[in-house]
Amino acid sequence: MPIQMKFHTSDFILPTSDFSQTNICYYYFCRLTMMHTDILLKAYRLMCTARTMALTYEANRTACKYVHSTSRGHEAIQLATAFQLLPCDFISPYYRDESMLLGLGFSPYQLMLQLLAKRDDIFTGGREYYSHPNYRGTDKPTIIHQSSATGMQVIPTTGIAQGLQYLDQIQSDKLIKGPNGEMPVVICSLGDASVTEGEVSEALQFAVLKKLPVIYLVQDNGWGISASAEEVRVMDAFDYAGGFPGLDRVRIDGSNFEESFDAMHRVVQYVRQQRTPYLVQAKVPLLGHHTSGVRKEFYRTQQDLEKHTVNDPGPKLRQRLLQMGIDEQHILNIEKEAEDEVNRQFQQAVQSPEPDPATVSDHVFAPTPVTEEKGQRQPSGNEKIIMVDAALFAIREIMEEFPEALLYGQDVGRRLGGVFREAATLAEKFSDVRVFNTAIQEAYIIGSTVGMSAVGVKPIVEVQFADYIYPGFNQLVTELSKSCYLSCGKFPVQTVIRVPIGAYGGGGPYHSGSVETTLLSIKGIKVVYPSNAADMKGLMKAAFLDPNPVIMLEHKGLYWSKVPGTEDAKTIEPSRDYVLPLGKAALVIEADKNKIAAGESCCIITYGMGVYWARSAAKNFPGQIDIIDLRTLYPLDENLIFERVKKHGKCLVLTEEQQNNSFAEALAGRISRVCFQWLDAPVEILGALNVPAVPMNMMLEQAMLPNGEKVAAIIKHLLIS
Ligand SMILES: Cc1ncc(C[n+]2csc(CCOP(=O)(O)OP(=O)(O)O)c2C)c(N)n1
Repeated sequence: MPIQMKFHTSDFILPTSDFSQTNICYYYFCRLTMMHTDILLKAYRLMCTARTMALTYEANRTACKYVHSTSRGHEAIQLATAFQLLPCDFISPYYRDESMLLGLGFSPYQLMLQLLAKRDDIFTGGREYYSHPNYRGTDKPTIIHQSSATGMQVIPTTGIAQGLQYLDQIQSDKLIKGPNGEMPVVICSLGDASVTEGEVSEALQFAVLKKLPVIYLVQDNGWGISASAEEVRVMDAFDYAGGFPGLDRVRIDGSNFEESFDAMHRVVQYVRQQRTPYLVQAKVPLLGHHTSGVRKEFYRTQQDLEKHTVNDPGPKLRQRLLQMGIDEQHILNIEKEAEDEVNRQFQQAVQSPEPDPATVSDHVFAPTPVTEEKGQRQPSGNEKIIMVDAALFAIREIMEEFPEALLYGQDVGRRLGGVFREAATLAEKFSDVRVFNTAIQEAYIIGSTVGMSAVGVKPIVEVQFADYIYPGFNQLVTELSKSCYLSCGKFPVQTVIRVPIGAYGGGGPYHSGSVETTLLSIKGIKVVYPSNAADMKGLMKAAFLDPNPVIMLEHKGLYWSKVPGTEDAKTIEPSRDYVLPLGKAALVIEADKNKIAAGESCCIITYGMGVYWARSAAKNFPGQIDIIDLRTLYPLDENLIFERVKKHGKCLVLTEEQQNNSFAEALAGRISRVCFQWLDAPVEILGALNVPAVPMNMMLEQAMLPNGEKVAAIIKHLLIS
């Protein structure tokens, strides 16, 4: 049952009639004990601290040269929220949540180190903006890495709640509870203008559907930089939440500390126990600049500024303390102490060292435990399997071994088991808790893995077709790829993202596309592209054990070896313990040494379906061709590539993608540079024609894509050059 609250400016917030008499007694008991004067004084001290910090930054704009926002106006709701949390909880603050961080116990000095992008910044080592924390420790709630893309933290943070629910469902000892057995809650904080973003609705939909223990705290100051609420939205977050049955909600005055504390106390307690989502809409004034760069006087009227100033939480709380009989001298002392402390800590932060430029490439990835091929690739007695089964068997074995592994995506759950049957029987075997269908929400499917991974769950997710990865691209770029680097290794995102890809047999323009170049433009993810069953199984295992985000590109035309010429994609099933490290290419056909020595050979560097086009072409040039199957596109086995190209002096980079500006072209450029002295001919490249899509008609499709004959024509030309 949702908590219904009406807020008055009076001392006590009155619960409505659906609050039972017992609860009312409990409520007043809590109110009297919780709202102890000490809490009010602590809140006032931190408000003074935040205010002095904002003034200090303004007074020292040369030193505070990196863009920053302050919490001026939002202090009450932020402190009230922070005060409710236990170290077992999770919170995702947004860039204006500086007071929330003070309330959690971070010192001004710690925050200022990030403001000044200093070496000792505990969050990001000088890599991120002010108030973009991330934290893992036993003394405070966990904070996953915060990006500055507004609203985008809602999916990863909802993923945390999804992960906690899963740990609870499987009774995992990874679920950390409070000292008295309290269940953890998750708070996601955001500004009002972010709520209109599409990804927010994906997260709310999922949270409500699955009944997740997450609180969305919307701080509504009525502005989204210079866009006013009236100008850009038809409803506020509270009204919006009304469209999600099962999302409990409350509107409060976030400038009133007591009201905010009360509301947050009750909401946090409720979610801790009931394990359902809640939305809190807190009305707040905006008293500072949007950021240090976008100044309030650029776009706000004097009248608007005055209207907001009336609700400054600091003076309101000061007035309240005086009303309660607190000696004014005591209040003046607090103000002076806060000021002195901020000044002292600011000087200390200014003097602290800058980061060492030599560390700039640290923490792009967390180290993986899989560094060499292990297990049996072709155990005697095992049968040949098709590639789709290799993926399925790998996942089945992973799920048998790792209770924290789960699989979700569109149609992968019960009934269908994936549109390619690539997850068939898994839900039946492992239950709907571990293998389930999601809505059509690529952003959620990909972005949720950030939160899942942060709590120790190991999600394997699927995007149904490569052509539909784009709605999830934002999460991949904005959140997954940067999390390890910007948290200095504290929050690598461990996930495997399965993506069926590639063209064959008239799949048409929206079920045949290749996306590897686009993926490879993202730094901080790994991209795997197997071309046969044994590689698929060994690489899937390695991808799962890798603590970083790994995309498995799975060619649909190779899944069943139905496309003529792809029979070799079927292989003996490797052993259960077989792993193949990422970043190791394979020499699938090796030219004769004497042909190489005579200068009558060349090397084809390719992957996926390209391996089979190359094999078909190679039949015309017996003993003259090396074929390198890259198997992993990032990390890339440059050693093998350069070594073989130097031997042959001639090479072709072959891809299914449209050729211009492709990964293949970039690789060809790198080969030309590194192997220049050894080359006897320009590096050749063959890709698909540069048209926007793979056309439906099979003759058009064929005309667009490379094939064995097209490859053979280039090889012929290359060998005589
Ligand atoms: C996805 C994205 N688009 C645009 C921006 C630029 N931007 C930064 S803050 C902001 C306004 C956000 O307003 P709101 O969420 O209400 O928070 P407030 O700053 O008012 O506290 C915008 C558009 C961004 N950071 N992220």
